[in-house]
Amino acid sequence: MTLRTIQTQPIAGQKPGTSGLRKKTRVFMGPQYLENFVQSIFDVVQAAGKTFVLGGDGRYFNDRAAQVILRMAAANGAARVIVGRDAILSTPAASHLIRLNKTDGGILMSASHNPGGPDGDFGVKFNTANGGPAPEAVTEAIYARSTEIGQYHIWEGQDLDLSRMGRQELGDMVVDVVDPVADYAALMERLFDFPAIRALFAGGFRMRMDSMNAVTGPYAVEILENRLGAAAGTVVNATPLPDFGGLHPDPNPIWAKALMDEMFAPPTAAFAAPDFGAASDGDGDRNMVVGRGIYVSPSDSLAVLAANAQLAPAYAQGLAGVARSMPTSAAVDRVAQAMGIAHFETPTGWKFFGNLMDAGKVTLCGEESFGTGSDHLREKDGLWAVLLWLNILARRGQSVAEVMADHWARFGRNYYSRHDFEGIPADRAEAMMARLRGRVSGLAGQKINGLLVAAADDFAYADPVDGVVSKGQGLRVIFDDGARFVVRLSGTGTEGATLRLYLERYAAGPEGLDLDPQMALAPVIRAAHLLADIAGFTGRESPDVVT
Ligand code: VG1
Ligand code: CO
Repeated sequence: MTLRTIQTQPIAGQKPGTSGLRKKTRVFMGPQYLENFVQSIFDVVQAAGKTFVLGGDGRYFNDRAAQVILRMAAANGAARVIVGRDAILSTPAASHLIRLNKTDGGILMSASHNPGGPDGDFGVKFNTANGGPAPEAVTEAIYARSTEIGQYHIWEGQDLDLSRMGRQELGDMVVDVVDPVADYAALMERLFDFPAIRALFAGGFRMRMDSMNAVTGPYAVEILENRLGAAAGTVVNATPLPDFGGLHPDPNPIWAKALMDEMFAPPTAAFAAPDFGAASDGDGDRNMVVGRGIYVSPSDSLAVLAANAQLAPAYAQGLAGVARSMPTSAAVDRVAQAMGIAHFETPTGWKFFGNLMDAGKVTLCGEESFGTGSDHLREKDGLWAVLLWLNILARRGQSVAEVMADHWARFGRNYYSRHDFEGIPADRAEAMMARLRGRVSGLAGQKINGLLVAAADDFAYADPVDGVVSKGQGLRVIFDDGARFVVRLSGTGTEGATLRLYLERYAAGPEGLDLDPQMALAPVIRAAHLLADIAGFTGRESPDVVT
């Protein structure tokens, strides 16, 4: 083995987005691309003497990237790296290991819900010692470093055998290969009422879990089938594959269509849909939950979890507070108000929840993008949400449809939808945003499509803990009845721009609680198109993905 310092030059565009650096896999595989970014991380966090966690979602290039990162960590003087067997860790499991072992942070290899494979996407994200995604100040410093980098350090030698559990050495660094599932499963067992869930399954309750050939398969089989007694075969697409078997591992009604079809299939003499369905994404931090014949929107899921969390042992003492990203519906705010606890509204991206959780201000957090989690770790956590739902269903003895009907009857319903317009030329998208940004400040008091604007702005957030201000986090237009829409550009895509249009409208009930969301939102959708001129700028009348 030889320690080498290699001369390199900055590569443009290594700027982390909403969740780490995401690029086409072939870009990441290009000369010195991964090396430059990883060296930039190690330079910023001062790797010498530190301990890190390393793992990824198993997508194509995960295994190669892990070997490079380990050899660079050793060459940069890191003391120890804890790595999941075969370099696999779900994002929440990695967050847990960072905290459990009191390490200095971790490197997560994933492009989350983006497709994988040589023509798909790859990503690298740095998480800090609290287990959460690095805050903006850190990602900005990493980016700045990448623009001036001149060399990187790496051991050259044989690959480590990462299929072998236990301790190995790489130069002066220790590498501990650990079971990716064990510690995470133990944590879940502490948080939830496993006996109640076990009894539920023993009583004939049937579930379908679609792991979409991505990372949660082994976790879900161990927890749901082995520990909780769900029928063998409950988890489908349970083997993580480098290309996710061609699936798009994004748990929403479009990409998890097979699950939706099963959950909505009409009963016959020989078939009844399962009682409960769920899916998770590439790296296991997202979840979709579905009841028999009923889809639960992520914003509603967050509200239901908040309203019922006390049924789980970990939350029996109540919640300190809740937080949601700004585009997420206000359904959870209503729950917080009823419970007399604080609620916070943050920019998009899990990194903004970290300070609130570290300061003990919030227990539960969520985003409309199929992400929910709690202070048990510092990432959103797909299987955690599935288990909390199971815990609630077991303790309430109700179906998903009954839980939702009760919830809406009590709190009213925040009709909600997100429309995504994908692959738009970046300059068109920017031009549309610039025009709208210039107009929002003068909108209050005007009528759009007959709806009176009460307030409109470009969302800025001052972190209540450290006071750091994040600007330009989405344009929002709020009408006098509380309906609203939000427009922002995605920060996770790798091709062109993705325009996200978020739509919300509240119905207090008792009438009008069971409309089709697109129908209920039609006037708001129309207003958004009129004001933003989406068709004029993008040439697109209708969205690619509706969730
Ligand atoms: C999207 C979601 C955001 C989420 C982020 C990372 O970001 O909207 O809510 O936190 O993905 O999720 P954007 O910038 O594309 O809207 V994951 O599961 O991809 O780490
Ligand atoms: Co994800």
